[in-house]
Amino acid sequence: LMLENDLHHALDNQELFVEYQPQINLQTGYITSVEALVRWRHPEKGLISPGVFIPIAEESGLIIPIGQWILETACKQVKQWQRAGLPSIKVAVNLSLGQLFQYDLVRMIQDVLQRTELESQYLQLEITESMTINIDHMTTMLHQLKDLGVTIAVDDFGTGYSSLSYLKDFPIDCLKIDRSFIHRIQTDSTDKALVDMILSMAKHLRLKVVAEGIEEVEQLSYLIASHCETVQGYLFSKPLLPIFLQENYDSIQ
Ligand code: G
Ligand code: G
Ligand code: MN
Ligand code: NA
Repeated sequence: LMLENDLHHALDNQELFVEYQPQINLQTGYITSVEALVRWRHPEKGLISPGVFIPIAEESGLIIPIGQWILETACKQVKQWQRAGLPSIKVAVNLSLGQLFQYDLVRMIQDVLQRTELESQYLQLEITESMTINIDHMTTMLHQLKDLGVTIAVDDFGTGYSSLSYLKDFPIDCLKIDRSFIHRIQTDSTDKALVDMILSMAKHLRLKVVAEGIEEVEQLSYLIASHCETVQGYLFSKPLLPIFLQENYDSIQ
């Protein structure tokens, strides 16, 4: 409750900021996109994880203004890199459940794209399987979002219990293989089989794939051999402040 109170002021007091974690295309070695990840620097408690404050934001309704701020900050940043003459990359922004039920979500995103002048093809929205509470609503929302020209990724793929049949109904572009599968890819034959299965399924459904949480060279080798398209993880880079990402821009295509 104390935190919720503080979170009310976090936006006004400029305590929130966004870091960007590179996603690397394994064929080219270039950074093709970044995932925007919000952070909260609390004046007394220090850094607070989004794993802690996003649920508070959800419960209190603060997710609406905070979600919009994250989206706008991320779009503005990517446009700024473009304007600086750096190669264009996509930015992936996490949506949360409360936002999916925001009545003017599509309009809000359209407005943000217009204000920031970011072309919609450079924005990817991440949803999770656990948000699939109402299939009809999700299907409608995702089609409206796709009509804006943005792309949709399923985050933490494989960890939810929802039926795979939604892959038929939802206009999805990308699956992000959850890092728990990648973590044990070398040691657990079930996790290995599941990663193989997701890669194969994505290929047949013509979906892009991002393997998350790559920390070890062995994991990378396996994913290269399995023709995984894109990876994200500490082996390449932790989430970075824009200034530090910019310094490594020579590896961006
Ligand atoms: O960055 P970190 O590993 O601390 O993130 C913890 C959790 O918070 C993850 O589940 C991540 O998806 C979520 N998260 C991080 N940034 C955002 C954001 O900008 N919006 C939403 N909705 N969730 C986020
Ligand atoms: O739930 P989501 O996939 O959005 O969470 C993304 C979070 O995962 C990032 O905020 C980041 O802090 C964390 N993350 C990114 N790469 C790695 C990694 O290689 N290992 C671990 N343990 N966490 C990672
Ligand atoms: Mn994510
Ligand atoms: Na994930």
